[in-house]
Amino acid sequence: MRKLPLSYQAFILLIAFSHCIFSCSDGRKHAPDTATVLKEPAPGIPGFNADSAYRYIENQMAFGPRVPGTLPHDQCAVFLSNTLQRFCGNVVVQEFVMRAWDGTLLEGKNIIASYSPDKKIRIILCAHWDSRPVADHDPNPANRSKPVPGANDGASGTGVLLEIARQLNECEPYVGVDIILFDLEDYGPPNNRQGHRGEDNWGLGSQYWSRNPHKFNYKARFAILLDMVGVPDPQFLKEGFSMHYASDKVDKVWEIARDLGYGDFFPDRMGGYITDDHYYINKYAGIPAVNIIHLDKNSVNGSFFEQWHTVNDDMEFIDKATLDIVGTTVLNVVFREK
Ligand code: AHN
Ligand code: ZN
Repeated sequence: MRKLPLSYQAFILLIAFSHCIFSCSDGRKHAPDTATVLKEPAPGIPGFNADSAYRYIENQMAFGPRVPGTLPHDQCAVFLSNTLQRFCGNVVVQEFVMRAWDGTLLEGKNIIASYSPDKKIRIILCAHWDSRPVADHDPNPANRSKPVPGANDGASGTGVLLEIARQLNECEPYVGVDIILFDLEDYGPPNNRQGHRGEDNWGLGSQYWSRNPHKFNYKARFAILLDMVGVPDPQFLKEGFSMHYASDKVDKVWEIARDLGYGDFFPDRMGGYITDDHYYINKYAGIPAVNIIHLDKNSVNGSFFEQWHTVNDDMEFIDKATLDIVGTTVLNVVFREK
């Protein structure tokens, strides 16, 4: 066998090795049945694995509805903190009590993973992990006192963030990242009781965190909230409060999505105003926060996906292609930040 000149061997080794350092990734090992990959990851940006994110959603769903005050809620909190601890050395569980709209005292847990905690420049990635106690939007009145399974409404954003947590363990971006899984987002008043005590009925966990961040003098450059990010053929319209408080950050995220080939899903169009966790981060923590949320003006319930707050919000309506679009976009935002 002909031997290659030593310098050439060294060159090959260098190429192979530099691939390891610069690709910073376990690669895109997508099974063929998986999400359409529109673009290969840029060098230095890890590839998001939608199969893995999907599994993390299934894992949460397997506990049953994660309704505050129930065993599945307790068990899922343990699963989430254990999973984050596998990928990050700095996980804290912030325990708190908040009063719900109806006077109920609820015990909540915000689960927080801090990557490179000493870095000054930080980005927050967040989602809520609890599920709604009542399916008050269900077309069948008999279902309206049942809990929402919460595959899209809750588990989807959390599943995408667990996969991002796994990637951040492999590959370190320039900025520090805090992944925050908020509790008690979805305990707002039922449909027929809206208007009850105003706007602070939702996002109890994010309200608590925004007034009591997990770290003294905590600061972040901006936050991205993921909510209902598993629907097929999503429309991530530019949500009103995000535009009001953080339009430059919205534009940045939407431009990166377009650059990745996802412009159809991130159109340059305004959606409505949604009282969600990002609202409280903007209002009470003063950190610019952007909501990536599927908004559909033609939907049967006026804004969200068809199964929103019904007993049918289950795995059937989770699309890996959407998880891939969202996860890839968020990873690109994080790794392009300098
Ligand atoms: C309102 O409908 C006012 N807020 C919805 C926030 C939410 C509920 N996100 C998920 N579930
Ligand atoms: Zn909800």
